[in-house]
Amino acid sequence: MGETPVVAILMGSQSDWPVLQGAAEVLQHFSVPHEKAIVSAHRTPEKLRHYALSAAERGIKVLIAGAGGAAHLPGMLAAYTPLPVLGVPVETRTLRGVDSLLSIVQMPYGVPVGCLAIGEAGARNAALLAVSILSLENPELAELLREFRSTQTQRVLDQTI
Ligand code: RP5
Repeated sequence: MGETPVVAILMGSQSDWPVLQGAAEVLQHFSVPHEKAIVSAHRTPEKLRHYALSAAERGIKVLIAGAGGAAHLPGMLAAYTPLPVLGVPVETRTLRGVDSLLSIVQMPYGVPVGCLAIGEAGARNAALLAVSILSLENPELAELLREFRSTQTQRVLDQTI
C-alpha cells in the first residue's frame, strides 16, 4: 500500500488513546499506513480546522475520530472535509459513554458521520470499516479482509462448550 498514511486516527485527548489503540492495532494487522494525532474540537480548534482541510491533499482517505463527553470532534471534522469520518464514542465516567454516543450519532442531515459502538469494539470496528472502504479500490486488501472474516467464522465454528 506504500508508506503514505491513508487513514488518520484522531482523538480529542491523550486519555482516549487506550480506546483508539484498538483501531491502530487492526490497521497494523492489515498493513494499512496510518497516522495518529490528538486534535481537540474545543481545546485546539485551529489545529482541527487545518488538519481536516489538508487531509485529502495529503493522501488521507478515511478519518477515524474518537472523543468522549460532548464529543463534537467527528462532526467538526466532517464539517471541514468530505472524506468519510468514522466516529468512535469514548466511554465516560459520568454517563458511561452514552453522552459521547448521542453527540456523535445525532448529526443532522447534510453532514454525515458514521458512528460506531462505544469503546474499544467501536474503535476496532472503525478500523475494519476503513479497511472495507479502502478495499473497494484494492483487491489485495479485499482478499485480506475476506481471510480475516473467514478465520473469525472458523474460530467460532470450532468453539465448544
Ligand atoms: C474529550 O474530553 C476527549 O475526547 C476525552 O474523551 C474527554 C476528556 O478529556 P481529558 O479531560 O481526559 O483530556 O474532549
